[in-house]
Amino acid sequence: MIVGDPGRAELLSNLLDSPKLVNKNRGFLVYTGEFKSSKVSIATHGIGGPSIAIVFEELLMLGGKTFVRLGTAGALRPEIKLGEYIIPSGASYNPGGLFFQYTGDLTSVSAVPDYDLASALVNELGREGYKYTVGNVFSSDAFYAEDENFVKRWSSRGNIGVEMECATLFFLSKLRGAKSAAVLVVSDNLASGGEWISREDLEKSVINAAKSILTVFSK
Ligand code: GMP
Repeated sequence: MIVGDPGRAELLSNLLDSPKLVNKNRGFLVYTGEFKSSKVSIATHGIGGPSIAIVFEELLMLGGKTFVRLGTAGALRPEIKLGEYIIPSGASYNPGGLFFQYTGDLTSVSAVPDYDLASALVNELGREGYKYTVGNVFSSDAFYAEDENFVKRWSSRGNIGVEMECATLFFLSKLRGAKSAAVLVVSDNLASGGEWISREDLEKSVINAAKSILTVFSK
């Protein structure tokens, strides 16, 4: 399981049996431990494509094969409420930068999650009765450039949320033959005035999602 925020990695390490802090270089906390006898790691991937790309590549070198990002996203639809979940069925991206550097041209690589892994997450969240929406997100590179035009542009292209890492994670997983998916807590809603979730509600939704993700890993 990979999370953007080191504080979240620390919080969620409490869900593991015998958690061990195995990295704190640059504040990218990584814990290993067990959940229902399955070995899992909870790693910090930081903010944005280049950051998650480095963490993903290094976890892969260390033997990681399946990656679930537990993150947050801003909703681009007014009907998606704070604290609910978005399970991405794909991630849109600007085809320059990191994507261009990896492929060397402007052809695209589908930034979609592993179907079976995403389905298992959908089933598990559904079994718990949590409210989720499956759909595309846009992986932005510019958090503070998200104005009204941005919301119109990206929601009219079929995206229901915005975050910053899923496209890179899904794209690199396709290039490297790894499995990845994501569960995103809706932390803010750009389509209904930009309101943000409270710290307590965010923590509750994050912990519930983490338990579901760990359950999927342990099956
Ligand atoms: O605060 C930025 C971090 O949270 C990034 O890691 C994003 O994936 C995620 N995030 C949550 N809400 C938003 C949002 O409204 N816009 C963007 N760009 N990122 C968001």
